[in-house]
Formats: sequence, C-alpha cells, structure tokens
Amino acid sequence: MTAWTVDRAAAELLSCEDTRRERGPITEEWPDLDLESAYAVQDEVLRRRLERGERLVGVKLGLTSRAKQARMGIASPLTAWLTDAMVLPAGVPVPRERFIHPRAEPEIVFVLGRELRGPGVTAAVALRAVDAVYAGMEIIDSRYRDFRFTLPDVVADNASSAAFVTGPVLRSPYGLDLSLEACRLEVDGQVVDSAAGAAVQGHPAEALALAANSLGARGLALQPDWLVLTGGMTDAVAVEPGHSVAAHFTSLGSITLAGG
Ligand code: OOG
Ligand code: MG
Repeated sequence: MTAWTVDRAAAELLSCEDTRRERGPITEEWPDLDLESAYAVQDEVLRRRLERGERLVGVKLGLTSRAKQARMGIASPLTAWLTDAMVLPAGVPVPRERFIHPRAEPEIVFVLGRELRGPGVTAAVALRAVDAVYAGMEIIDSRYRDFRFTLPDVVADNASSAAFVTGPVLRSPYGLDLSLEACRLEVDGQVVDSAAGAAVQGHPAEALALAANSLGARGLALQPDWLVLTGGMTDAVAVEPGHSVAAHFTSLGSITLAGG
C-alpha cells in the first residue's frame, strides 16, 4: 500500500473533484493527518489549480455559524481558497453535471479594498478594509461520501468548495448593520430557513478578522480585491434537478439558483 503524503492527498482530492467521484474520509486511511498537514494539502490543491491556469480570487470561511457547526458536527471555523473557476455567473442553472451532491448556502460576501494581515486584526479594523458587501450563495460539494468528514478531512478538501454566486446589489459596509442583515432561504418558493448576519460569529466582520488572523498564523495575508465568503448563515440545502433555491436578503438583494 502506498503511504499517504500531502502530494498524494492533494492529487486524490482534486481527481475526485475533476471526475465527480466521492470517497471515504482520508483520515480513515491516514489517521495521522493533522490540521497543519491538512492545510498543506489544501495549499497543494491550490498550487495545482494555479498551475493549470486558475486564478486565486479570495478565501472563504467555513463552519462560522452554529447552524453549520451543528449540522457538520465540527465546532471550529476554517478557511479555504477560492479560484475564478468557482465563480458561477448570475442567472444560469447550477451545472449539476460538474458536481457530486451540491448543496447551497446563503452567505455575506466582502470585497477587500486593502490588505489585512493578522495576528491581532479586530472586527472593527477588518470592516474598515472592506470595500463592498454582496449577498452570496455558495455551492458546496464535499468530495466525501454523505458529507461525512473530520476537521482535517474537510480542511484538506478545501472546505467542500465548489462554486459560488454573488448577488445583484453592491453595498458599502458603512451604514449597514450586517449583524442584522437578514436572509430568507426558500426552496421552490417555500421558506425553509432564515438567519441574520449575527449567526456568523456574531457579525460577519468577526469572521473576516478570523480569516485574517488564521492566515496570519500561516504567514499569509488577505489581499486587496479578494472576495471573502464569510460562511453559511443557515444550514445548506440540497440543489436538486428541477427545483430552485432562493436567498432573499434585507438590503443585499436576492439570488435564485435553478437546480439545472
Ligand atoms: C464544509 C464547508 C462549510 C460554510 O459556509 O460553513 C462552509 C461543509 O459544510 O461541507 O462552506
Ligand atoms: Mg460556505
């Protein structure tokens, strides 16, 4: 049996994604996979994506709300990479043929105006680095069967990242209370969930500070013009063929995804 290495895990997870193949958790075969090596796998997956021509467009946070933490059974937030290949244009059906078992979740999305480098970044300072706020819908698509994973597994798998859409309304963060920015989540027009921005670490800017500080601990920094997805406000819902998922926000507009 070949031993597991960072390189092998990265190649395997990227191949699962490219060929729409699900698998069991890597930690079941590589129990020594710790968080540090898991982030090394994530970084190696990114390196391979950049090598094949994708561009880094930002970062996402995962497991920042209680709804998400409870569903996935993991209480620690994490970060992952976003590339331009994950951008889904508004108004097109979700290309389900690209995914294994896609789920959608509403998020608040920041565009940064300047660099944010931890440690020591506070939510108040983090928000001042934000140039614009959008509504967002992330499509997650774990490469693990039934979305079953441990924290190192999901970190290695780039936090189940697959695609994301940004909403129709660009707002300045000044004068918006994002802790009170509400979202109503609907499937086929029926309300299935709702949440406010406060669901995300008390305020989405706290999640942004968390991203700056956890990247800082790895010697990295958030860059100007990067997008930051701050994490699902509600539990995610399955994107099924012939059905639609819509998120309606108080001041950030609406996003509707057709199940393709
Ligand atoms: C992990 C990714 C979590 C979020 O917004 O919390 C995430 C998963 O749920 O599969 O993207
Ligand atoms: Mg998410």
